[in-house]
Amino acid sequence: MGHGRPVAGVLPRFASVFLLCAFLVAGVGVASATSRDFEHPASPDTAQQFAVDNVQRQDTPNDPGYDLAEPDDPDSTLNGGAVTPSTNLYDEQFGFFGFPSQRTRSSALYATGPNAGKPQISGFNAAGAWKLERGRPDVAIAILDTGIKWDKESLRLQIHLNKGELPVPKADRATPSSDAGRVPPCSQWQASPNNPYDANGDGVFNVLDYVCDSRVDVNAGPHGVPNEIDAEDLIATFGHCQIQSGEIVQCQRLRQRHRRLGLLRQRQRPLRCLELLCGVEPWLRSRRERR
Ligand SMILES: [Ca+2]
Ligand SMILES: [Ca+2]
Ligand SMILES: [Ca+2]
Repeated sequence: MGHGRPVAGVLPRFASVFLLCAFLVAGVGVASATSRDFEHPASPDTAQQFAVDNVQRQDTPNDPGYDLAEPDDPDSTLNGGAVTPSTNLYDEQFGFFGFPSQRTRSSALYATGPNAGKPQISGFNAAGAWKLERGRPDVAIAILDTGIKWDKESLRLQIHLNKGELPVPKADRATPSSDAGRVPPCSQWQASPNNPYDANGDGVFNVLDYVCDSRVDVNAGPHGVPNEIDAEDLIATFGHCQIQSGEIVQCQRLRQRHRRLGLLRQRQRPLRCLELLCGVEPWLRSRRERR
């Protein structure tokens, strides 16, 4: 599946946000337009589209930022929706497109290849993939980036947690530390029979399974969502712990571990030359003196 680049730098700019956007868009429900149904698209046609009026402009996701610069966006106030339209391609999630934006269809054409002369398509055709599949929650996606915005609400409940690095959540608080509207009262928690990590029994293992765990401070992670649990809170709480069979064996901060191993004490000593160099240096000096 090929894609074009109507504007230089388009794809690099969006490469790092694609995964986050995937969470946003994959989770949206029935579109606001009565005839639109993202979850049950009328057409199964997954192919890239080049005409202005095409199947990938139907049953679109209702994420307000998806295609707000397209004149036929059903969410736009121009078409009876609530979204303020844009005329700027960069305001859109064009990396998902499997069709040319109307903003570039006359100015950006394929110069060579099988689509020569046709308007360029900026995305990798997620729009076509959505004709078949809206995404599977059991698929883990790696985020290859220089950092994670732990405070992104769209990421907070979606981030994959590694059971091997976390203890089985406890439900020993009287009330949830955050997200009380999303989970049952702690006293009613019943873990999934086959998955003790799914402490609230809702079928998924995510940060919400720790909101009744008294060990976790929802403000432990300095970059996450204040007063709400996020994955960085779990890293700050358990990241220095050794986990075995879902239980904490021991927790040791790096400094504590170094002190136990005597590394800090060694570091505090003045640096000394290695034995070999100590032997060489007087030998060099004696040679210099002989000259
Ligand atoms: Ca839209
Ligand atoms: Ca759960
Ligand atoms: Ca937090």
